[in-house]
Amino acid sequence: MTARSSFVTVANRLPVDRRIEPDGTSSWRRSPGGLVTAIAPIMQRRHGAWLGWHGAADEELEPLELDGMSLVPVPLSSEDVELYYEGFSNATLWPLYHDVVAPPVFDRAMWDSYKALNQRFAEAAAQVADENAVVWVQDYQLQLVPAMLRALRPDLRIGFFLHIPFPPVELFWRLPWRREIVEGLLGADLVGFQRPGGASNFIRLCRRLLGLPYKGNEIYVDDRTVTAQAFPISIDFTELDSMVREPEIMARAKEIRAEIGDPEHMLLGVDRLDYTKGIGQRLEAFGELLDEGRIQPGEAVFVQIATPSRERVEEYRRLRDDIELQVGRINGEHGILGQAPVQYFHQSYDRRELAALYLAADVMVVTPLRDGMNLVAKEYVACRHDLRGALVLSEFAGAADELRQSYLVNPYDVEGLKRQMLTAMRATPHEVARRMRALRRRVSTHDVDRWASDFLTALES
Ligand code: GDG
Repeated sequence: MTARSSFVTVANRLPVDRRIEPDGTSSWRRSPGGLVTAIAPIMQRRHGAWLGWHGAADEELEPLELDGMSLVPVPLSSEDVELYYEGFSNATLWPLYHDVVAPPVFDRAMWDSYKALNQRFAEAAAQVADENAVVWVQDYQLQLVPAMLRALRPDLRIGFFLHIPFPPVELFWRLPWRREIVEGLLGADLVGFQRPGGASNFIRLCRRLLGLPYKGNEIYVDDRTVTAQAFPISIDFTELDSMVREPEIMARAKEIRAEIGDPEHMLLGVDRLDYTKGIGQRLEAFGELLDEGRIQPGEAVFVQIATPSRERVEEYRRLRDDIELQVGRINGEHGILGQAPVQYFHQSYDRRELAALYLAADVMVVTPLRDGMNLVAKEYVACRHDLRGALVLSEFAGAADELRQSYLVNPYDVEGLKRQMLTAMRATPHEVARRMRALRRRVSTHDVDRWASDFLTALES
């Protein structure tokens, strides 16, 4: 039996990675993510507990202590992974919430599994939470947990944060289980979204679907008030800002440029290989610029890091094939011996290498078709204390609300995308610095600590 905590985080994943030592034994390390960095100090102060899956199927683990937090594993069988995680979460909700850029799968067995797993997480949280504790539930995999948890433990203060977009009513309406999801979320006292648009979509839905009264951002459910509000997530600005000032990272950035042949312009994309990220659109634009002779081979190199993701979901396998075909075509047509205009990597990198890549790139190209926030855009800004580097950013990323001085694009508009990529490449150093200075002001004052404390202040007030 785990000790009870006054502050509990519930997320699909625990913030740890397993590390296999050379002698075959394994240990756990905190994963580098921004969410855990933001929450860890609060967890340590209040001796918090974090509930989540540890990432391997069919394995039960005992709770463990790490950096002053209790980590409570919630086990998943391989069938749970297939139906709840890869199925309902990633093949139904993910595409539905991202403007249906891929067709969502509606499958009753997946839904049943999603419900059962949400119940399992809620019961585990009910066990761990102290009397009147604060419980913070994270993301789309766990939207039923707030109501399930409230039914078990009405004394708790429950917050929920959605990391992905919340869709317009017209799209959400397709979901056969729309009512259950909305009622699930309404179990929270505070429902947080990335953008104000997500909060207002949710409020409209509560009115249209359940006929609930509301005023401003408050929804009235029986005798309770549920607040729906935007809290744009951010990054640990200071960590990256100081990392890229280290001589080793600066040297690595120079070396990267040399390794790709010291082109005049290095363009960079960093994404999980996901169909929402608009990787195909940016490659198409780059390819056409080469076709039309508006950039010369050797003048610009596009480095695309596409981190492996959800490889067992059919749609992701297809996407990988499409992207790799596209890269092959561009390089086949425009490459010269020893020089490929697109340098594509289907690999994961450590954080320091990523920071060096950000520091090396003249133009960062972030073109999602829909994205809750997009932390890559903010990370790039945090790395450019030299005020060099231009950010091309999709209007459909949550980050576009804040990063107004980027080169904003509609990724569906290939001509516009080409124009903005060229404008960013050809901008004067003075113009690039002016924009980057403004972007850095925003990200440095709105970092991930501020996000967490704004959310928790609103939840506890
Ligand atoms: C979801 C929402 C929202 C990527 N490749 C490597 C690597 N990364 C890191 C990046 C960044 C993170 O992964 C990706 O974050 P994004 O925000 O860009 O995208 P999602 O994964 O889709 O995240 C999104 C976010 O949740 C937070 O609320 O912004 O909208 O979709 O931090 O740096 N990190 C390392 N190696 C890699 O190869 N170490």
